[in-house]
Amino acid sequence: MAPLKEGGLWQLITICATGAFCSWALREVEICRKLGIGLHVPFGFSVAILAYVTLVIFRPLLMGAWGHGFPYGIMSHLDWVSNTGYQYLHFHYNPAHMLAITFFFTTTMALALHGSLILSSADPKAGEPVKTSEHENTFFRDVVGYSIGALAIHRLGFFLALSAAFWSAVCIVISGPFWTKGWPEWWGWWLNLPVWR
Ligand code: UQ1
Repeated sequence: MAPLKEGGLWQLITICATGAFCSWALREVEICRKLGIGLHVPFGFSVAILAYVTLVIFRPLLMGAWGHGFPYGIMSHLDWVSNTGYQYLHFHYNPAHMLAITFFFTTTMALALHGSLILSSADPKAGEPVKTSEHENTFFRDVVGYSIGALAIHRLGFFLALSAAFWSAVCIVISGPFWTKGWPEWWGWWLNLPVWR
């Protein structure tokens, strides 16, 4: 069987998916306007769209062939990730990948801290009263000596999540178009610093 990309089906899926994602983001803008709230949700979603478009449009364009986009199969897209990673010898040495991973992990930690804090105060065991935001502040002041507050925890989560998606896009778009060697070799600048060279 001929590869799907030869028949143009991959390109069709990519165009339809990108069109659907952008239309959905614009629908979110309509809803935000109707509700009189900020555009944070469509803005956040746009960063996710940016990461996808970077993988299947920007990078293939910069590399010179659509074949560089990842395939839309369950196992085949995993193979693409593995193969693309090994092409740069050890992708974990990619500094933008390091940043992206750190932001992803920090996002999950912040969400775990926040979700568990909210559940512990808003959903106490049977017979106990629901707690106030001062209980939430007091918990973190007792545990880590600092409480970021009810509004700022959401701003922090938003920043962490968007940073994860943003640096993911950066780490893949620089692999190939701007750095063709293995990522471990990129750290040569550090080894070659005049201090210890
Ligand atoms: C926090 O301080 C806080 O304010 C009361 C929350 O809001 C409800 C939280 O969800 C969390 C997780 C914290 C703790 C966060 C840091 C950065 C100390």
